[in-house]
Amino acid sequence: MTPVPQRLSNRSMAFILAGGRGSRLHELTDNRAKPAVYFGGKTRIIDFALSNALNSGIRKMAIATQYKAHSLIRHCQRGWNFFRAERNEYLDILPASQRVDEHHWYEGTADAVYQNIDIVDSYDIDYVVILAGDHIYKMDYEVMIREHVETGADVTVGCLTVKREEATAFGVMAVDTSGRITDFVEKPKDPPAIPGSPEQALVSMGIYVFRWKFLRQLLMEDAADTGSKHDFGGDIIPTVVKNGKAVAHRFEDSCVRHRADAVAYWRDVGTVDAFWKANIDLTGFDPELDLWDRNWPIWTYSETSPPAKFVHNEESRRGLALSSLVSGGCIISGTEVRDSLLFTGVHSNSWSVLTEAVVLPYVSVGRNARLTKVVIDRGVQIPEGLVVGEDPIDDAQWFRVTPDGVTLITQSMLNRRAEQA
Ligand code: ADQ
Ligand code: ADP
Repeated sequence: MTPVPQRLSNRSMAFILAGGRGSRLHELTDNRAKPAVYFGGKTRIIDFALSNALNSGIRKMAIATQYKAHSLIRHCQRGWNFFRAERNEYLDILPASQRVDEHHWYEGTADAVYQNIDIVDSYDIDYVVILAGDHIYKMDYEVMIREHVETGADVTVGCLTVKREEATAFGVMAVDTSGRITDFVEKPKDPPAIPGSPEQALVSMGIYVFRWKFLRQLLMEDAADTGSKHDFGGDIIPTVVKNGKAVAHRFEDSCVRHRADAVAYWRDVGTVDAFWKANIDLTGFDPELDLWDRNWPIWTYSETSPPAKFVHNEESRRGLALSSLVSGGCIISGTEVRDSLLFTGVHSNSWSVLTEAVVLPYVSVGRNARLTKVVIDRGVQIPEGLVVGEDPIDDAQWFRVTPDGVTLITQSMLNRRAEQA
């Protein structure tokens, strides 16, 4: 057997798929792709996949963008610009419709890689790690690449255990005792359970490791197949499961934990409810996701901003935050903030109360507002006296109220409300 070299990450690249809209985030993705959606006070969703790659030792990355890519591209250009070609480090942003021909969008996720074969070739790597830019987790891809080499797999698929009823949104697999994938169905209506665990299913995280030469050949064949949708989950992975050796890699084995007994944290913040909850969870006493772990930092573009300021003024006699995350540039003047997460540059005024609120950058909150269990989009100006979260029927008239009772507030919703009042 050939001995496995010390580090495989420096012979690997990360190819990040960031083209999808994430339509279940509704108005939060009206003007930005899901990977560009803000998360956790300072970062955006894509920073997790990029930081994982960087922290794993990978120094060659490509990001395929498509839907509403402007703010995503701007973010990556500003925050992820420290790669140096002199050290053989690259981060390329690959918008659709610029490569094979000018009028061609990426059809499926595999097509997004196919159309950039020449760029991947130029990186001169042995392994490619395909990632989605839209999940929140910490993972050491080096561990997964190593497993891929050691098992001699054609593809290694990152996998997780989820409740069987949730598995309809995933690729669901069956594995044998050696970890080899024996069956793979993309988004089945009736997901097969894990043998012996009728309530659980083993699902794909949409993370794949391939030898580049192998994937390259597969993509060429797939491109010529008129029956294919050119999608990893729908076409490429089922083909390898059928004709080659596909191996499942358990997320638990490469998940980066801040404490030995911490759970393997992974979230798809794909709905407004999941987005709100994952952000609010960070305000808890001992959150499952540790953003403070200096051993696995989440890198981002962060604007220079002055410290958050809390003004306890003589009039309202408050200006405080309890069990909350408050980012730089915020001015909390006479407002009570509880169990909330405030992004950069939020200004709020006297006698207002924010409870369980996720407030995106540069929101301003007028006086006497009472906002409970809300998500407020970037730059929104909350008018004086607005009360949300106390009368769901009234809220639903103007705003988006989710199945779990979270209210999403955007400026256009407020404008419509103001026009009709
Ligand atoms: P989905 O997440 O539904 O399932 P998809 O919509 O293809 O798959 O998105 C995967 C990633 O690719 C996302 O990050 C998205 O932004 C991006 N993307 C989508 N279309 C793209 C395009 N045309 N060009 C560039 N990027 C694009 C997949 C797998 C399942 C697996 C789940 C895990 O197909 O098998 O279980 O991911 O979440
Ligand atoms: P970010 O994701 O950085 O918060 P913005 O919300 O500022 O980005 O904007 C994302 C993209 O959508 C930008 O190109 C911006 O110019 C555009 N945009 C923002 N709001 C609107 C709007 N109401 N109508 C049209 N385009 C918009």
